[in-house]
Formats: sequence, structure tokens, C-alpha cells
Amino acid sequence: MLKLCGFAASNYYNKVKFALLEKGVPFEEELVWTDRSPEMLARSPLGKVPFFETEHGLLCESQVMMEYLEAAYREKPLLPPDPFAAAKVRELITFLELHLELVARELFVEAFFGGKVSDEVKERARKLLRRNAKAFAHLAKFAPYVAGAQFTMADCAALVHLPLISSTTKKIYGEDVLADLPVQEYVAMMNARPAAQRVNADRKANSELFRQRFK
Ligand SMILES: N[C@@H](CCC(=O)N[C@@H](CS)C(=O)NCC(=O)O)C(=O)O
Repeated sequence: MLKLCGFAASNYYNKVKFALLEKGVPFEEELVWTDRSPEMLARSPLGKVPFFETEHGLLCESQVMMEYLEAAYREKPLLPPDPFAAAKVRELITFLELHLELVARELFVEAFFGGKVSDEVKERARKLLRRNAKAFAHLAKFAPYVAGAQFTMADCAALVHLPLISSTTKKIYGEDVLADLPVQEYVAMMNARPAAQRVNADRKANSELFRQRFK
């Protein structure tokens, strides 16, 4: 059976898990923490999660995993059939991850793990996040789903990344860079989905374990 490896406090892990649950694909989970041990690097080349263990072999990078799910399990598609509409969904995910999540990620060490980020990094990230949030607002629809009228894989990404970006920037700057977007209403709507409820419950339980590892 398809195995999702990683830990449920991870937003990228949860993006893939949300898609698996929404699509109704049978899967099991293996709790894997990130490290740079030879054993881990043999399974995930950068020691990152999530990754899949499939009957064909290992697969990492969450968006590649999402695309594999779409191609291998055609029931309940999370991309529209029209090629341009599907590309717009992918555009939103790339934009969100490359220009918002990855920039905010530089601040996680101070926002969540008791570390320190230099003022220079913070200022650079703030400028980028403000600019990129405006651009994301231009692309995102929230009508009611993030890419338009249909639930798509962009929602799997948005539900896990948007609240994290908001809480990170609130902690670091006292300012939510996504304040102009209807993130709260969107998250409330998404949280009515059974798949989102399972992802959230598992995330909360795993976050406690995660915190204990950092003590
Ligand atoms: N581009 C990767 C990002 C995955 C990622 O950053 N995962 C984090 C957990 S949320 C991780 O493994 N961090 C540990 C590390 O970077 O060493 C993906 O989409 O799968």
C-alpha cells in the first residue's frame, strides 16, 4: 500500500495527506522525523519530508507527489480537465510555495523554535512578503475555493500554508501580511471538510510530540 512518510506537524506533509484523504486513496503513514542520517538520506535525498514509499520506489517533493497521485489515481480529480485551468491551479500552488511559504520559512526558527533571525533577514523577508502577498491576492480567487468554483489541489496547499504564513508574520512583525485576504473565512469553510478535520487533529497531536523533541 502507498505509504506517506514524514510527520503530521509539517505543512508539506499535510498538503499531500489532505489530497490523499480527499481523493479517497488508501494509504498508510510512517512517522519519520527529519535528519541527515545516511538512512534518512537514502530515503529522501535532502533529509526532508514528506516522501512516498510506493510499490515502484521512493518519491519526494510534495508537489511531485501530488502530481503522481493525480496521474495514478484518476478518481476524484483535484485538477480541472481543461489544460489552461489546470495550469492556473498549478500556478497558484507554485506562487504560494515559492514566493510566500519559502520566504516566511526563513522566519520559522524565531517564530516557532526559540531561535533568532537577524534584523537584516527579517527586513528583507518583510519586503518580499508584502510584495508577494499583493501578487498572490491578484491571482487567488476565494470564490469560494482558492482557485475558483471547484475544490482543487490548490486548496490542499492553501489550507496548510496560508494560516502558517499569517501566524509567522504576526509573531515576527506584529503584522499579518495576508490581512487583506479572507483567510479566516476560507479556513473556516475548509475546516468543515472531514479530510481537513482529520489532518488538523493529527497535526495537533503530532505538534505536541514535535515540541517535546525541541525541548
Ligand atoms: N519542497 C519540499 C519542502 C519540504 C520541507 O521543507 N519539509 C520540511 C518539513 S515542513 C522539512 O523536511 N524540513 C527539514 C529540513 O529542511 O531539513 C516539498 O515540497 O516537499
